[in-house]
Parts: sequence; C-alpha cells; structure tokens
Amino acid sequence: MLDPITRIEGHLSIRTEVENNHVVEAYCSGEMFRGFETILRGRDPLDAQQITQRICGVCPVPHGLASILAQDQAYGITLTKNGRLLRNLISGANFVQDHILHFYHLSAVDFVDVAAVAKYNGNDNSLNELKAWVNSQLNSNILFPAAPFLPRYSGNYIENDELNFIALKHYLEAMEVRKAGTQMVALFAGKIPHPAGLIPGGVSEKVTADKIAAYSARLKKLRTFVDTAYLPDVIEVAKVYPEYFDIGKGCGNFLAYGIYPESETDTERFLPGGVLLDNELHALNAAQITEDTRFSRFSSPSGLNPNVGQSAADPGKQDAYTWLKAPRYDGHVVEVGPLARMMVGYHYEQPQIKNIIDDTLTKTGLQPRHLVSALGRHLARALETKIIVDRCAEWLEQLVPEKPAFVDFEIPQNSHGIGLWEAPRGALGHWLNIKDYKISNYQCVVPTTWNCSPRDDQGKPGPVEQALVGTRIEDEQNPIEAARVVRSFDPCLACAVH
Ligand code: NFE
Ligand code: MG
Repeated sequence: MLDPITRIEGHLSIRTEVENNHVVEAYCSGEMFRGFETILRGRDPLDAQQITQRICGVCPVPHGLASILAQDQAYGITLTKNGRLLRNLISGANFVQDHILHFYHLSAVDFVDVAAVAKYNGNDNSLNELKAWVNSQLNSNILFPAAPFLPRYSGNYIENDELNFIALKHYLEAMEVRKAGTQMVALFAGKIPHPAGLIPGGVSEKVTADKIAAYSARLKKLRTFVDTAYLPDVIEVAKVYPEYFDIGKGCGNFLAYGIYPESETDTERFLPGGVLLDNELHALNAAQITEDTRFSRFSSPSGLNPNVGQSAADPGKQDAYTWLKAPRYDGHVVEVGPLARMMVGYHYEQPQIKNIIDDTLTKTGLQPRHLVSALGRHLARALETKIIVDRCAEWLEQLVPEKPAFVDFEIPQNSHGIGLWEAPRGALGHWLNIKDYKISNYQCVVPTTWNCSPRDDQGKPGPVEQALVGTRIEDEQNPIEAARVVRSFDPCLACAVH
C-alpha cells in the first residue's frame, strides 16, 4: 500500500499485490469527491472559467483556458492575433514553471541524496562553499533531519557528491525561477492563481510595451535555467539510473489534443494533437472519447461521451474503488502528458520536437523505446519545456502593442462547445452545453483522470496501474521503485476527481 502518495497534488492511494518482489497487480484510488460538474449546472456560462479554475491550485490556468475555448466555440468567436498569442504566452509560462516544479520539488528528491549533502564533511572546497550557500539559503540546518526532505523511503540514492550538491542548489534556485514564471502569467492574465483575465473572446489584459518588456526579462531567466540546469540535470540524473528507462512503461498508447494555436482559425497547433495506438498515428476524433464507471463511485451510466456525460455520486457502490471515472479512446487505454505530446509530435515529424528528440537520443545513446518509461517521462517533460520556453520568445515578438486582445460576443440562448486543450499533465477537455442561457451540462475529462483511471468495464487497468505491473520492489517496507514510477506521471488527484 502506498497511501498517501506524497509529493503529488491531492489524495492518491495505490494498492499493489507483490509476488517474488515484483508488482503483479496495481489499483489506483482517488480518495476524494469534489462535485464541480454538479456545481456548474444551471449557472451563467460566463462563470465556468472562474469556477473550473478552482478545480486546482496547481493548474487553474489550463482549466480557465479550456473553459474559455469551449465558450469561444459555443459563442462562435474567432480570436484576434493578440488574443491568441497572449493565451499561448500565459500557458507557456505556466507549463515551464510547472514542469520545473515537478522535477526539482516533487521528483528529484526520489533520486538526489539530500541527506548526504547535509552530512558532507569532506575537504572539497567548492562543495563546502556550496554547502555553506545552501545552509544560508535555508537559514538553518533544516536539511537533516527535517521536512520537507525527510522522512523518506530508504533506497539507492545518488552517491556522487557533486551531482547531489548541484541538484540541491538548483532545487533552491528553481523557487526563484518559478516565481518569475508565475509573475509572467499574472502580467498577461491579471493575477495568479485563478487568473481573472482569461475570458471568452481573448484575454482582458492590454498588450503594452511595458508588459512585453517585463515578460521578456523573466523569460530570459527561465530560458537560462532550462538550458543550464533543468535539461542537463535530468540527463545527469538519468545516467545514474539507466534501469529506469526500462521500468514503468505503461500502456504504450498515447493521446494529445494539442496546444498553442499558430493561427487565429486554430487549424494548426505548435504541439500537435493526435492519437498513437500501437505506434500508429490517428487523427483525433472527440466522438471516440467515453468514460466507463463500472469501478468508479458513480451511479451514472457507463460508456457515455462527455457531451452527454453524467456525474451522480454513489459513495457506497459495490466493487468501486475510486472517485475517478475511466476515460477511454475508442475503447483503448491511453496515456496523456508530456510524453504523449512528444510521441505524437515526433510521429507527426513536428520539426522542433523531432530534432530535439533525435539529438538527445544520439547524445545519450538511448533508443526511441527508452522514452516510454519512468525516466523517459522526465526526459520528455524537460525536452518539452525547452521547446516551449524557446517558442515563447518568438510569440512575444509577434505581439502588437495597443491592439485589442479580445473581441466582443453574445451568448446564444442554446449552444454547445468543446474545449480540447493541454494542461502540463496532459490532455484536458471541457464539454459545455447551454440551454436557455444557462449551463445545462458541463463535463471535464482531466489529464490525471486518464492516467490514474481505474479498470474500465472490460477490466482493463489504467495507464499508471499498467505501468506499475512488473516493477521490481527490493524492500516492501520501502517501495521507492513504485513511488518513482507513479511520480513520473506527475499525478494531480485534486484535478482528477474534480
Ligand atoms: Ni491539478 Fe491539472 C494539470 C489539469 S492534472 S494539475 O496539469 O487539468 O489532472
Ligand atoms: Mg468529469
């Protein structure tokens, strides 16, 4: 039992059956009910982007963006150039700081030996200087034995002093870098968390030369950190754990809705959408999305498309073991997230994605199959960060100061819209139906709902459940191997149960 899984958002419990030191069965349980889809019924559609942002404190930005995208569609809106670019820049800054958060503050300490840094009393001057700097930043001997680094599972942590020291230094610097990233969101979206500036028709903040300059200065900080710390650190940590490129493979099918429209008509997205089933690429068809509920605590019918989805809670339901539904694509179990986006983009031969993946594979001596693994997810996330942070600089240059970033609109009496977007953790969809100017149905299918989904009606386990099976657990009292596999997906259960 891993309950709760720490260093993720929300309440996730993992039950495994282990035989001969290997996981043979795994069950993911989301231990919380939120009820947002019920709360939204009967409300003014304009409330949706404010209410759905409260699904999560980590990713309010993508929920807001998916919601206004669904509304754009329902109201028949085409964005202005500034509106499109601002949304890309808001989302870009959010992705970059969120991926940095996931690596340094949530996952790296599964590998980096923070305790070894605290205990270091060798003669290396540069390491002693680093230790003094780290302690000055922390303002006490908080490192050992103290939270947030301890307690932890015992396991095979990194033994290279220099790597441990540098990673911990970057852990601390990442806090400042993330601050800059969140400020970049606030500059163009009004505030953070839960931006008020995300509205159907565009973004309510004005584009000014001052704001562009302020965003640009912070973007520079982010780009430097990604180039000199995040990407190299992921590769250095990965070198110590080559076996994790063969652990935590998962279902091997991937889905991305795509994100970052490159034109106002949204016909092409910088990170493309698509579905990869058994290594074969398919165009996305939202009608193929369904949610099963056999093992979920809902009395609603199973197998509904979210356009007609229902979310009636049934806490005592027999055999149900989670508050997550089981989303499926044409009946297939699919993984979503940075790895899915990179796999789909690679198969589309999107130039930035293809080049950086090919380069990285050559430099590291890895094979393409290694990407589909626990460490492959970390690498894909870092590569995606690099691609996005560089592209943000180009979008910023395309903004036209003082030109409008929104268009006016009217809400029709009856309409519907689907906001298919991407959150840092994967494909995020909001399905909106409007009747008599009010929300008649609102359904969210969220990244972690896909990844941490329970078994479906056919009994097929979800992506994380599948990724755990086969994992070798050295010591059942310290199942660090399983924790590493689960955290590679960057789960957010607050979102998943919504
Ligand atoms: Ni609560 Fe979220 C992201 C969304 S994940 S963090 O990224 O949508 O299920
Ligand atoms: Mg839902």
